[in-house]
Amino acid sequence: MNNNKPIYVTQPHLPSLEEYIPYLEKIWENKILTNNGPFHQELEKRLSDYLGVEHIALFTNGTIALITALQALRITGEVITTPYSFVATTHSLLWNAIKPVFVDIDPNSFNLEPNKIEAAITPQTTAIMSVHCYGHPCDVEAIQKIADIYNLRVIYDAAHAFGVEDQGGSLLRHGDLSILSFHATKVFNTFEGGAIICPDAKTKQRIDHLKNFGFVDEVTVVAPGINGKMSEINAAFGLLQLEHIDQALARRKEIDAMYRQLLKEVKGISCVQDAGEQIANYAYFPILVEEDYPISRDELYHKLRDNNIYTRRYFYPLISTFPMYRGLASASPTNLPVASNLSSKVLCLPIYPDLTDIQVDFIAQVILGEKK
Ligand code: T4K
Repeated sequence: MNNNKPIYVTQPHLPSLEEYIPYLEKIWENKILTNNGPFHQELEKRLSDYLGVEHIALFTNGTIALITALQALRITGEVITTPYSFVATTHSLLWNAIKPVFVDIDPNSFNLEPNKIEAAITPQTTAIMSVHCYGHPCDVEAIQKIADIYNLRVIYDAAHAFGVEDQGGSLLRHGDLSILSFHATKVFNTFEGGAIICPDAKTKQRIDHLKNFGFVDEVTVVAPGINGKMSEINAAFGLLQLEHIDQALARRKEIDAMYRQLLKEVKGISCVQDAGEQIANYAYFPILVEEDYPISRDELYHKLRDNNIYTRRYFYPLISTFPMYRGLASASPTNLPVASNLSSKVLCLPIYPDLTDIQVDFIAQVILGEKK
């Protein structure tokens, strides 16, 4: 294969433009562009049906959803969290003047290691913010057990976990709140977008107030809320995406299986396994480049780039190494040996519905050393 076209780590799966036009015509017709419009309401309903959750509040993006979730639960003081995520997870704490306390991760799931949480709890700890990294479930039972003992709230950053299910159903039902991202790079996208999943109507009402400046009605403002509302353009696109989501997930599954087959004999490359999910979403395809692979992780990253393949090192560098966090005692690499090690080895390979078998094969050939 002559690879002239760049292959990125992901690419949004877009329905045909013709399918989107009728939605736009509707918006032009009724002139409702935002503020809980008809498409917004319909998408909340359709998503809660599709995901099998009770209540869902749409947002402009996952980051504002995270920030608002912390406010909805009135979280203060210190929050236990993972260094192995996208910066938005921890930034949402700083935006609320909360101190992050980093705890190391489990080497298999890449998620918070429950056995290390207790030692990090202080009288100031009010919550645990964990991430279902790559859409692989956290040890939700162990985390809830600790939270119950110490009376802590649990927020799951489920930005990667759209559609993932464990034995009991949607992964999003765990904890006090879960957050989704519908960014362009995610399994399900609304260009930009996000959501909070919550267990009861009262909490959803508070979240709905918080995402609309704190307005309850024309003359009542109950909190210093933000503008986190999803627009009708984004909500309409989400409704259209939902029609294609099963097909998109099925193609991701095929690509995942292809990579595993093609890379299974490569010495020094291991494909990250799922974490016991019943239904996976194949959001990412992380591999670990070990010492016995002929070149380093970064050399492989550059070699792939030389072949026009743009992989990403999600998540390197660790959040705990960034200037706003590295001064924290919990950010010390000695506190985070597993996360530091995995972060130096990981590489996420391209995976998205429009990736062809030929492209997957080509990527594998470069890793196998069959291409320069
Ligand atoms: N929590 C977690 C655990 C998260 O992973 C994220 C977001 C959040 C919270 C926050 O949710 P949001 O506020 O974003 O809703 C990307 C995304 O920007 C970010 O949403 C995502 N996590 C993170 C893991 O990845 P970058 O800096 O890698 O994006 P970028 O622009 O380099 O895109 C990667 C590749 O995707 C590009 O090389 C090409 C392709 N691409 C990208 C975009 C934006 C497209 O083909 N089309 C596009 O429109 O962060």
